[in-house]
Amino acid sequence: MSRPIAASRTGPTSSAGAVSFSVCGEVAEPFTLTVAELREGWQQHRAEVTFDCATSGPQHHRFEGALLYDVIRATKPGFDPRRRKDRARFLLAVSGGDGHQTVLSWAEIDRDFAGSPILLATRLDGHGLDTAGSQLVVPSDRCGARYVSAITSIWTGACGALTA
Ligand SMILES: Nc1nc2c(c(=O)[nH]1)N[C@H]1C(S)=C(S)[C@@H](COP(=O)(O)O)O[C@H]1N2
Ligand SMILES: [Mo]
Repeated sequence: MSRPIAASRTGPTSSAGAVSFSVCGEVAEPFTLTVAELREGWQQHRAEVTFDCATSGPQHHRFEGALLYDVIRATKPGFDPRRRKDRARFLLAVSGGDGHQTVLSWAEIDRDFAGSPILLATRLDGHGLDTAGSQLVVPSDRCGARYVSAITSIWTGACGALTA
């Protein structure tokens, strides 16, 4: 895992037209990233995926990007990293620019649990997502609903509010 090269930018959009997104929540070190910073600051992984869309049928894409796990770990989530039960309380909420949202659990991306190689994409079918924004890539999903595009924020926090 590497650290972001430049994490000082704030606001949803930079002046150069490259969109940025916030990585925030119950974390010690929240930051804002452009897609270029996501590409340069973290090891890039590839995923060739097929998912089904309810309205447009099967979609096939090649993505490149950073592991969601690596990026969120860099924010230092507010759990004890040595305690599996503490980590398993955490959720991630990913929001797109049009208001589309999805939720993941920390255990989906943690290697002691499901360890799914979920990506924050920097390229789609060979084209940079610098102006479109990053897209969530969930290779294990059969349908495309969690492939949130034009990401504006990723919130990480505990599910404490769910206790009855
Ligand atoms: N921001 C945003 N992302 C989104 C959606 C959306 O409505 N808004 N729809 C999802 C659905 S239902 C599908 S099937 C895929 C479609 O991805 P594609 O257009 O790259 O094939 O995007 C997903 N990501
Ligand atoms: Mo879809």
